Amino acid sequence: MEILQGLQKPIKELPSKYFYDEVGSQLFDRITELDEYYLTRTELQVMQQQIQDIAATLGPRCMLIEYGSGSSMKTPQLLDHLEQPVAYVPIDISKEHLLQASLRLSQSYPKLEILPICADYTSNFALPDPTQPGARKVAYYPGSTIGNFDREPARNFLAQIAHTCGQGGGLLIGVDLKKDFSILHSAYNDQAGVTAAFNLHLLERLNHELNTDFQLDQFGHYAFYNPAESRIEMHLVSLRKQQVQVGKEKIAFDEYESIWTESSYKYTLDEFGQLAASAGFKVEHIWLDTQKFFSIQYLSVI
Ligand code: AVJ
Repeated sequence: MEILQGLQKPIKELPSKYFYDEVGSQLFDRITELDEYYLTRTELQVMQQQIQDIAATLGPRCMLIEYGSGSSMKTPQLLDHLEQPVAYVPIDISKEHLLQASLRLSQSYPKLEILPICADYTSNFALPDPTQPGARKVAYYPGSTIGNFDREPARNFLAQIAHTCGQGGGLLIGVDLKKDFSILHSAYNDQAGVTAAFNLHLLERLNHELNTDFQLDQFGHYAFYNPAESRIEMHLVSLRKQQVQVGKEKIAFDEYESIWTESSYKYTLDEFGQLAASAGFKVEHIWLDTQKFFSIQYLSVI
């Protein structure tokens, strides 16, 4: 499977989507509250300050499709300001979170049709037809999670969203921007060590769910900004030569050999505009904070 395959590569890697079990999601929530982690609070600020303009840009009677909706924490703000949204389609891999969020939202928005899809949002899921015809399909992908994708997969994923939303549709997306290296570095190397715990928890999860025998104190969190590749790279570095049992296989680690656990790409507005264009989108609108740390963008399907 994916885990073993990743660990058998010459440069070992584990997919970052595995961070988010119950404990991992809680650790991530703590990350979003850290002083050093400017992303979440900045995105929230921009949303709050620009919500009228954002809602006007999305227009009346849209069908809102949220990719990786989780607990739909950011959704009410948008729903509260949209003009007569016809349907909300949350997509998430976690059935529990999806159904809980759908139930909660159906109570707050009794007139809104909620059509949850339990799926990996990068897969080819089928979009349900709303009872009322909407004016346009708008995808919502906040949080700069697009940063987790390498260039090609990012383009393919955006192209898939463009295809799903179709002519007249669009994508409201949060995109983290390039900035001073030291600010980027601190965001993934917080003083309190929450990001380190988040990273190391991946091994704890494997130990529990796959019966592997990773020794957590024999791996170290290592994250840095790679300017040539425009990305934060997060690694777990083996602190000594060791072997780990993964199913029937023994995986050998050299001293200081790493497992690459996450990339978090950072863009300039131009670079993201080019990526969007190559996926069939036109950048219609960009909303920024005063420091230009983070952008919320509305892309329309070409
Ligand atoms: C949720 C993917 C946007 O890349 O900043 C935070 C995940 N990893 N700290 C990010 C994360 C380490 C986060 N995203």
